[in-house]
Formats: sequence, structure tokens, C-alpha cells
Amino acid sequence: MTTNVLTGHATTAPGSRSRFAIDVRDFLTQRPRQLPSRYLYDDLGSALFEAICRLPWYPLTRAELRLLETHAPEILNAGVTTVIELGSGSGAKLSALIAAAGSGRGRLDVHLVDVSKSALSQASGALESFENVRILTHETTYEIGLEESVLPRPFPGRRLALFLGSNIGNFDPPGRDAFLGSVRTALDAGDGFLLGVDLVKPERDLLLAYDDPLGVTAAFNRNLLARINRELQGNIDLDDFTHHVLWNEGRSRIEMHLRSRRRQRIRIREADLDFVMAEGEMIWTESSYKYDPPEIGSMLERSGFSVRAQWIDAAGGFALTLAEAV
Ligand code: AVJ
Repeated sequence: MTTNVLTGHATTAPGSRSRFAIDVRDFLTQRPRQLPSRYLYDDLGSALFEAICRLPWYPLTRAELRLLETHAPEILNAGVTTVIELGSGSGAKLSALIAAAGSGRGRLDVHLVDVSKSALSQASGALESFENVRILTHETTYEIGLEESVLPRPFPGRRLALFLGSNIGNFDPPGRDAFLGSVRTALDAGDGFLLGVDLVKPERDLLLAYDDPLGVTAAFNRNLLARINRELQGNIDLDDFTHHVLWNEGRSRIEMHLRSRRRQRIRIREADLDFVMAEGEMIWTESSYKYDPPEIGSMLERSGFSVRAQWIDAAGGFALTLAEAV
């Protein structure tokens, strides 16, 4: 791996295998077979995810937006001068928050951190009409973007880091604690952290949210195989895999899998893979951990935050927790 001197981003030298190819090889040869969920978001996958957010069976996005709009003046109070959004996506939530915060707010530096260039340009566009808002983009991982965002402190005031959309649900508990620890380390005492988390709810509601009757989530999941075919010269027949969702109650997580309909041989040229999958064998593609409101408070407190407010949207089963670094 080399680094592009202009952008600072990791690039792959010609002839060497891409990070995607290496990960596909490593994860598909593990037992159980798996693929990292971050690879669900190529251009088509991101568009399918945006469609999921509009599905009546996936209430997360609308519930979070209602909470942000209702509590905006408290979240974005006059003391906040820097906002850092980790995983900004389209920027729709942040622009709703800024709009609803009203006129009490002074000038703001907004740092957008996302691995997707198209997400950053969309989010910048969504925010550019606000007065007294300066937009800075970081096309990189959460951790690196956070470190870059806290370097300048051009004017006094508190920072507010945002981690929305229940993206924290993709981390397993050790990864989650490591992530929360790195957020705390990057911030100063007194800075804020706003966390959006999907709550445990009846199993049938959870299953509908991840296995919708229109099949959009199934397309989102199976697109990962299409991406492997496109980018890594795989020979996978998409019809041979079905979308399989289960609620793992012991671990409090929704799991998304791709289930092989029959015994089949799979070849992925660029990942140097050639293997056989048994009928019924699965590839695990995503975990979405669900929490109860008090658990969210305790994981924040264990990581060096103190909870200032917690708001719950009962209809959507979603919580927004505002914490302060101590
Ligand atoms: C963006 C990771 C929060 O886990 O609910 C939606 C992704 N996966 N439907 C989630 C997703 C299937 C989503 N996150």
C-alpha cells in the first residue's frame, strides 16, 4: 500500500492486490464465512441504502430526524462552535439539525468525515446555503478524520461530535468500546458527543426492518456479491444466494447473511479464491446490535463521558443520547 501525496489517501500500487481483494480472501475463508459490512456501500449499495431509509418498515432514519428537529436548540446550543460528523452520508440530518437550531447559533466550523467522496460532495452541497457555516471535508476513516478535525481550534467554544444512524450497531462490543475510547481521546473535557442508537424492539419489527416485503434490503445484501463479480472478476450466480436475516437474542443483534441455495463452486479471480460452498451454507455480511436506553448510558460513562440528556422516539424505537466528555 502506498499513499497518494496529494490526497493523503491510501492507494494500491499497480500489480498489487486491492484492500477489497485481500479482505474478501481473508474473510471468505474464515469459519463461518463472512464479509465486512463496510463493503456493502459501493455506489449502487449506497443508493440502495438511501432507499432502505425511506421504507415504511425501516423507521430508524425518520425517528432520528424527528428527535434531532425537536431537540436541536439544546443539542446545538450557543456554546458549540465546531461540529464533527462521523459518517455524514447525504448530510440531510446535519442540515435539519442546523436549520432547527435557529438563529441563536453563532458561527460554526463543520467537519464532515466519510470514506465516500460522493457522500462528502452531497453533504457539502446540502450545507452550503447556511450563513456563518464553514465546511471542511475529510475523505477518510472515522478515527483519522476525527484526529484531523480536532487539530485546529480557530475560535473558542465547544466541539460537538455526531455519530448518528445507529452506525455504532455495526461494531461488536470490543470494537464499539475501542471506537468510543478513540472519540473520547480526540475530544477535550467539556466537548459534546451525540449518539443515535436503534433500540431493542419486538422481534417481528426488527425482522421486517431488515427483510422488507419489497426486497430492497435483499438487493442491498446481494449487491455485495454483484460487487465482487464486478470488481474482482468473480463468477458468482446471484440467483444461487438468498437474503437471510435472523435476530440473535443472546447477543442482541440482527444478523444479515447470504445463504447458498445449493452446493456450488465459487471462483473469484482477483482474490485468488476457488472454493466450494455446501447447500445451506451462509456468508455473514452484517451485524446490527440493538440496545436498551440504560445500556447506552453505561457504555458512554465507561468510556469517559457523562450523559447530559437522552431522548427516545417511542414510535420508532430509537434513542438520541447527548453526552459530555469528562
Ligand atoms: C447503516 C449500519 C445503521 O444496521 O441498520 C440497513 C445498515 N443494513 N439495512 C443498519 C442496514 C440493512 C444500517 N446501518
